[in-house]
Amino acid sequence: MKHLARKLVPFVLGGLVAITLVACNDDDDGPVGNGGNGGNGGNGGSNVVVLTGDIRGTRTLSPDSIYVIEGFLEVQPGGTLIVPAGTDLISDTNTRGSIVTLAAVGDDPSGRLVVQGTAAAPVIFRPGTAAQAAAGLVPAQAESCDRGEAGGIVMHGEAPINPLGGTAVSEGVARPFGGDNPADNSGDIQYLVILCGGVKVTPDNEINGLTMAGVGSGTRVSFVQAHLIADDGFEWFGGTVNGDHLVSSGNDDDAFDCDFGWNGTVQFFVAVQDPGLANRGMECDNDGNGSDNAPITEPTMLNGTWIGTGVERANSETNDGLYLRRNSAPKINNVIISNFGNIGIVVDGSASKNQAMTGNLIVDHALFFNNLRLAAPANLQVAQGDPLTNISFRLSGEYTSTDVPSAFGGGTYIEGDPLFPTPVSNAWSGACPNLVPGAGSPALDAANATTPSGPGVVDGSANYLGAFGGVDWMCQWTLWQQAQ
Ligand SMILES: [Ca+2]
Ligand SMILES: [Ca+2]
Ligand SMILES: [Ca+2]
Ligand SMILES: [Ca+2]
Repeated sequence: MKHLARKLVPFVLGGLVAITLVACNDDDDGPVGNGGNGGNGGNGGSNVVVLTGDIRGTRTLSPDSIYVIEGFLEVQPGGTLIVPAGTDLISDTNTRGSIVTLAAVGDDPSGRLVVQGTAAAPVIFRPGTAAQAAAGLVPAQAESCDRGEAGGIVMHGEAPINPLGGTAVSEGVARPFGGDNPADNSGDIQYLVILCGGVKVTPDNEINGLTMAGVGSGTRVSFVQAHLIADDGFEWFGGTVNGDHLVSSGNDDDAFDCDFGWNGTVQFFVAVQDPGLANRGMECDNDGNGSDNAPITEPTMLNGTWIGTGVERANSETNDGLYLRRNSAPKINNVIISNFGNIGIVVDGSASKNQAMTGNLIVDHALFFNNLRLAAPANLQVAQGDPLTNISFRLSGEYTSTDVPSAFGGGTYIEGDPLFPTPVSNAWSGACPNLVPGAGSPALDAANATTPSGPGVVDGSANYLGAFGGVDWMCQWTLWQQAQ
C-alpha cells in the first residue's frame, strides 16, 4: 500500500538519529531510516518513528526503533498491531498519544493489539515526545514522569454489554463497542507497562490506563501494570475478557473499576495505592443507575492483594477497599484487603444488597489487615470480626443486623498480619514491594482459601489468599517510581 513516509532532518543530540513520520495505512514491517542498535537505550543510532492515524492489515514494530504515538493510533477492524518484546512505545505528551483498537464491523473482526513482552523485556508505554526520543531523553524521563502525561490503551470489542440495545460509545475516545460475540478477540497482551497515563478529556470523560470496552474472552490480557495513571488503572465496560497478573499501582481514582456487565475472570492481581492520591481498591457498578439490565456486572476476582493508602482520605474521597454498588454482583475470593484508611468492604445500596442477600455478590476467603476505620458511623454495622478496624461492612439504611450474616456470615474471614517482607504501610515507597507472605502467614493456610476453578483461571492450585503463594511474579518487570 501507499507509503506516506518522509524523513526529517536527523537530530544530532546524543548520536545520529532519524525521525520517520509514518502514516500507518501500510502493511509494512518495521521503520524506514537508518539501522538501529537496539531501541531501549534511546541513544544514538536508534530510529524514532512517529505512529499516527490508522493501522490496517498487520503492522509489526521493531524493537530496534523507538515509536512515538501521536493522537489516537487506531487499529481498525481487521487490523493487527504487533509489538515485539522490549519495544519502546512513547505516548506523545502534547497529543496524549493512545493505542485504540476498534470493534468488529461487518465481516472485519475487531482490531487487535498483540504485545509480545517478556519478564526480562516488557513493553513500556510512557510519555515523551519525538524530539526527546531523538535526543535520548525518554528513558530518563521514565524516572520522573507524572500522571496524565501519557494517554492509555483503549480496547473495543463486540462482546455483550448491558446498555439497552447492546452497544455503547466509549469514554474518552468515543468509539462504538458491544455486540453478541462473547469470544471476540481484541488481541494478546503480555508484559506491558502503562506508565503515567490517563487523561481527563472532559470531566467524567476519561482515559484509563487499560480500558476494556466490550472486549471478549478470545483476548488475552496477561502481566500488565498500570502505574501512575490519572484515572483508573484498569476499567472494564462489559465484555467477557479474562485477565491474569494485573498490577495497578499509584493510580488516581480506582485500582480496578467495572461497569456495564463485565463477566470476566481475573486471577492474580495487585493493587498498591499512593497515600497522597487514590480512591477505591475496586469499584463495581452494574450501570450508573443500578438497573437490572443484563448481563449483570458479575466478574470473578481470585487471588488478589489490595493495599490501600493508610489514610482516611487520600484526596477528596474516602479510601475504601471494595466499593460494590448499583446492582453489581462480583464474586471475589482468595484475597487480602489491607491498609485502607476507611472501610474494607462497602456494599452500597439496596440493589447490591439484594445481590448479596441472594448469594450473587460474594466476598469470601478474605484476609483483612490494618484497615483503619476507628469509629462506626450510624449506618455502619459489623457482621463479622473484631476489632472493627479490620473487617468492616458499611451498610446502607436498608440493612438490618440480621441481614448481614445471611449474606456474608458463612464466609471465611481472617484477620491478621499477612507477614509480607515489605510492611503494608511502606508498600508505596518507590521500590517494588515484596508481597510474598512469609512463613506462617495466615494467607498461606489452605484452610482459609478456596480452590480456584472455572473459565479464566490460569492456576487451579492457587489455594491461598492474595496474589502470591511463594513466588514473586511481579518485581522483575514492573516499575515503581513516584510521581514527578
Ligand atoms: Ca475511569
Ligand atoms: Ca472512583
Ligand atoms: Ca473510576
Ligand atoms: Ca466506576
